Amino acid sequence: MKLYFSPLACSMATRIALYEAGADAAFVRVDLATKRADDGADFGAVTPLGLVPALRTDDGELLTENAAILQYVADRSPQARMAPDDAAGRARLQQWLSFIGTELHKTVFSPLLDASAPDAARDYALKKSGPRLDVLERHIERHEHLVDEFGVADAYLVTVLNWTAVTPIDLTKWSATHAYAARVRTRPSVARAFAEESALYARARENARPATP
Ligand SMILES: N[C@@H](CCC(=O)N[C@@H](CS)C(=O)NCC(=O)O)C(=O)O
Repeated sequence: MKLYFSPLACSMATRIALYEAGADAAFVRVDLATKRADDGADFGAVTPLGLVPALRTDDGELLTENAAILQYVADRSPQARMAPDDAAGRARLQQWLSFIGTELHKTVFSPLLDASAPDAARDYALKKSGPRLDVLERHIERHEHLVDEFGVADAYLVTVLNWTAVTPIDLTKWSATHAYAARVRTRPSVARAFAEESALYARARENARPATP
C-alpha cells in the first residue's frame, strides 16, 4: 500500500490506522500547494482534486476519502479491532466518520485553515463550531472512545482536533474533549504519527521560510 499524505493533514488519521494495524505501507508526501508528490508524481493526475489522503492498494486501486480509506485499512486488519463488524456498530462508526468529515472537518476547519477563505466564511465556520463541539462533548463525557474501543474514528478525530491549535477555537472550553485529545495522543500509534508528522511539518516550514535580509 502507498499512502499519499501531507504532514498533520487529515491523512494522518490513516497513518495512525496503519501503525495501529502494523500494516506494511509506503508514505509519499504531497506538497499541497504545488500538487507534486515526493515520488515525482503529478498528484493532480493521481486524483483530480489533488486532496490527501489517497491510498494506492496492493491491487493497484486508488482509494480516496477519509471515511472509505480508514474503513478499508481497518477491515484489512481485523485483529486490530479498529472498526466494528456488526451492523449497529458499523452504523455508529459511519455516523462518527460522517460527523467528523462533514460537520467538523469541512464545515468548521476547512474555512478556518484556508488562507484564501473570505472573512465571512471564517465567521460562519466559527459560529458553527460551538454547537458541533457541544455535541461531541456530550458524547465524550460519557464514553472513552467514539465507538466502544479505540478505532479509526478516534484516529480521524484526534487529527482534526489538533487543528484547533492554529484557529481561534479554544478547546479547553470543552473539557472532556480536551482531555480526550490529550489521552488519545498518548497511545503509541498516535504519538508516533504526531512525532513524525510534526517533524516533517516543521522541516517543510523551515524550508519555505524566506531568507533573512
Ligand atoms: N473529502 C475529502 C477531503 C480531504 C481534504 O480536505 N484534504 C485536505 C487536507 S486535510 C487537502 O488535501 N487539501 C488540499 C487542497 O484543498 O488543495 C476526504 O474526506 O478525504
